[in-house]
Amino acid sequence: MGALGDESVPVDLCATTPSPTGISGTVTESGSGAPVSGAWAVVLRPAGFTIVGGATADETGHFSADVPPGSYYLYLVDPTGAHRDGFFGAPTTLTVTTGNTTPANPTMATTRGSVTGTVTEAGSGAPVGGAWVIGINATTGATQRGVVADGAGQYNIGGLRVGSYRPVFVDPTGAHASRYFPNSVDFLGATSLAVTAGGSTAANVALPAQSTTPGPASLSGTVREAGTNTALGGVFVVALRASDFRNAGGAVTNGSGQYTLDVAAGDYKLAFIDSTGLHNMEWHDNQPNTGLGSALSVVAPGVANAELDGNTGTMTGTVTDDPTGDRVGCAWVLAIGPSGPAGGAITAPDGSYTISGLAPGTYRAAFLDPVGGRALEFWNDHPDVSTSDLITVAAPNPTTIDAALRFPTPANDSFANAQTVIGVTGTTTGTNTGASKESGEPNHGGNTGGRSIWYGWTAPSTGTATFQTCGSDYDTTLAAYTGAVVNSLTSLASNDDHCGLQSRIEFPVTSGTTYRIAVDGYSDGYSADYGDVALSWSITAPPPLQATGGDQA
Ligand SMILES: [Ca+2]
Ligand SMILES: [Ca+2]
Ligand SMILES: [Ca+2]
Ligand SMILES: [Ca+2]
Repeated sequence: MGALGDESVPVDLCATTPSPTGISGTVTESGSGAPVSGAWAVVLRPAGFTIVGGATADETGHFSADVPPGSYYLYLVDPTGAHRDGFFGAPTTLTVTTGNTTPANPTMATTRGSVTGTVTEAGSGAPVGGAWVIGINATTGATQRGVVADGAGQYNIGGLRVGSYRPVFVDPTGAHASRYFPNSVDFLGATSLAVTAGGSTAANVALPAQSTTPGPASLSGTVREAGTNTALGGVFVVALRASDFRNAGGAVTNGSGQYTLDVAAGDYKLAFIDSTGLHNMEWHDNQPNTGLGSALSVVAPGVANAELDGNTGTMTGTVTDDPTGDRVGCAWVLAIGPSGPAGGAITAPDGSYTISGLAPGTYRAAFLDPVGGRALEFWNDHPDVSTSDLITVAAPNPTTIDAALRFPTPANDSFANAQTVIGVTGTTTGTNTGASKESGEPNHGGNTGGRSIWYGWTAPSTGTATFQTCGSDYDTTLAAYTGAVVNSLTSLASNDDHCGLQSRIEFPVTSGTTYRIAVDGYSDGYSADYGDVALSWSITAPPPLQATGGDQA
């Protein structure tokens, strides 16, 4: 498994301009205080946990989420899975008011641990600077990643998933024999080190000095990724003397995947270990990590190339709008493994995304649209994670996972669920985003529309009613009806444009009669416009002579 290859941080191409209304702050790791760059701050309504907005933390951990005034919860997700997701506080209610930024500085607990210590020479205690420390999964024997000890012999393999490890310590100069912790010549004799979340497990090792057998023969070659032929830099190449498996030294591949290692003429077994942990190790020629016994000897001077298999998979796909099919950029896609988030990406303007570095296994995928406001969805088209479908990710071929996201359906989308409004005069706000047109529903304002919402209003007095959508932020249509079913209504008034692209209607009303008001969006024949609705109404009383029932002379 690729325990360490999935730490890349999604780049935030979708940051909104810092807004005077919203929530902002800095996300840090609890304990260390290190910024959690790439963390997703999701702003939720306390009722139903619907997503209002969100922002990703930059390289300093700073985020700024632009949301309308209201009361919210903040939920933090590290799409790399390196930190535990959770609410800000217990959760804490954050109140946002117009023109103000509400501060929130959440902390996230790490899910990773480290192994740290010092590599010295047995007996003298002198530091073995430049020693290689290679993390190995104690259960599977798979190499995880490698680090180089500093001049004082100190090393730190960080970012390790919780588990059991048996690191190997190798001096690439060949001047010391290799050891597993605490003092074993082989993997089976080693003691396992437990790595815990947020923990630092100490492992000091002393390497016995040995005589070196330098040059004049050289071993060289190129290491590439199998399948793609991509040159792999940072691969540790370890040479063991074939006669006794004694450490003869090592070299690291350069950016072109090339290495050169000077040894005495003779036969060697070569191991290729990717220090990034993204490829399976091999013994020459093409033998697995357990294959030393079947490894071919390489004669120095000579050439030995290797092609390493990638050990992580990729989830890729496209996010579109349902029903228009428009590509949705700036959506967040999260791959969720058995222990939580394992990788994430933000869609490009063309709706595409790629999450690489996933360990082979099964995942669920969540799709969020904090900028556009479409409803949270889990693959494949499920509203919650528990019923979502499983996705199998294998190395190295990508798994394609697409999603089509809908805006939430407004509660007053259908005629039967018209929102009741009351009063001689009044105003209300709503949205027709995510609304639809019903079978048999008339056109409003002489336009086909397609995203209608409905209001029900019982006239509190007799007179002339005025309804208007002036102040709405999109091209509205507006109409008033009487009737009990959507396919059999009597139209009283309708309008498309009155105040700019917004609408206004007037019609006589009788006290105690219920009227149905439709607000739709102007359609260009492709799709209906949508946005925030501002609806206001009033009644003009009839002239006094009418009101008193007098004559009409
Ligand atoms: Ca191979
Ligand atoms: Ca869908
Ligand atoms: Ca509707
Ligand atoms: Ca209009």
